[in-house]
Amino acid sequence: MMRTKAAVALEAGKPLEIMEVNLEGPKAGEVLIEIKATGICHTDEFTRSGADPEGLFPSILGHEGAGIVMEVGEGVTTLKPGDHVIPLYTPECRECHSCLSGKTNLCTAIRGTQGQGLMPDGTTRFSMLDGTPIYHYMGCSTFANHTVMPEIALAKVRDDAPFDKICYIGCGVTTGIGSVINTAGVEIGSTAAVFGLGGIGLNVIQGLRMAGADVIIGVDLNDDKAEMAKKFGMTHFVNPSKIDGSVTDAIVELTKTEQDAFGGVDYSFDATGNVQVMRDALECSHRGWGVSVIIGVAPAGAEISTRPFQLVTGRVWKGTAFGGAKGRTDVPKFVDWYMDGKIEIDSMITHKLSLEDINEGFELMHAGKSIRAVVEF
Ligand code: NAD
Ligand code: AHE
Ligand code: ZN
Repeated sequence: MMRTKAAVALEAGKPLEIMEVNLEGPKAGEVLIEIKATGICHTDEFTRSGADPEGLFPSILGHEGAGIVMEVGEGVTTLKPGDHVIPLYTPECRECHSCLSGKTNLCTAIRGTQGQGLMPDGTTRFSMLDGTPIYHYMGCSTFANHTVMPEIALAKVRDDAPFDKICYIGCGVTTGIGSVINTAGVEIGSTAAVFGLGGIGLNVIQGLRMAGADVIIGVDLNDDKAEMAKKFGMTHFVNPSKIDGSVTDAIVELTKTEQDAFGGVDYSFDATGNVQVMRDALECSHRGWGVSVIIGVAPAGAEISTRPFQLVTGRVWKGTAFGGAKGRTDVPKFVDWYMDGKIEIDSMITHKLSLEDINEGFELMHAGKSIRAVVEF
């Protein structure tokens, strides 16, 4: 048993509290990690706020981290102390029915206990100094200086990559780019619309540029998000609160050509978590072949709807978790792409904070002032 410093979510809707907590060492198949840096993703805010039906308290949130292996439990063979790793909220056991299917990245080996805030053996490694158990979050809990994770939920990455940048590959970068490449399968010359130009949406735009899309329409209620999106490849911007008529009509008009009187984008992406936006994203996609990908995570009780006619007439509604990426296989490649200059990360990390100031990161997100705030330990 050791002590470490963590930002603890004691109750839904309350700021996180920085405190010393107890952390038990790794059991069989587990690994103790020193977290060096962690991003703050909107999904952490979704759970902190109480909107997550799986939200548990007290818990240590955070799922976008990078760190160093300190100790391995019995039977761990693929990692050793000193290895650099990125925690995976979507593990890759390579043995379960889902992994073996080759059809999904959604490994099911430990999803049950992960959703209960527990390690695979059904217990928690974190507790308050008075012994009260603290739940794990998304199997990661990166808002702690140290955490324990299953071996199958850690991607080993090269050791010359900076933690304060590659932590973002643990969620936002991979989700955004992966949604384009793995989930949508965007082709050269495509047209696309991206709803929400935050930490995920900008990476969708970056992925669209890599895939060779010709038209990349960004949609956000915050005009300030347009400048960065342009740098990443956005060709047109729509602020739905500043136009007459609907955003779907605006996008359809933008994409009409002499040959195509119908209009509509080949691919659309929701990166807001708002169910009305998800509907707009589907309905601005092209009759006959439009593919709309839901990335955003919606609050407990929210439901999506559209007229079935939208699907009868050939539109496809899809969703994606972690951009369809297989963590242990794909994450090291994303790190290489970053180190080789094929993808950009640095400019999206708009703020660096210490753990003590982590609540400022949530305030910046709410104020629409940050893309990614990264906490460095
Ligand atoms: P963010 O706060 O950085 O960005 C959200 C953006 O959406 C902001 O720029 C905001 O102004 C814009 N927005 C909000 N409401 C809008 C509306 N009605 N119309 C247009 N724009 C609107 O958040 P993020 O970190 O980029 O996360 C985006 C969403 O993706 C969240 O729901 C998050 O939980 C989810 N997410 C899902 C996955 C996954 O694997 N599926 C991974 C990461 C994040
Ligand atoms: N707990 C929520 C669902 C949250 C959710 O969909 N999470 C995504 C990752 S978001 C990362 O920022 C995910 O991986 N989903 C697949 C899974 O198995 O959770 C709820 O609504 O219950
Ligand atoms: Zn995330």
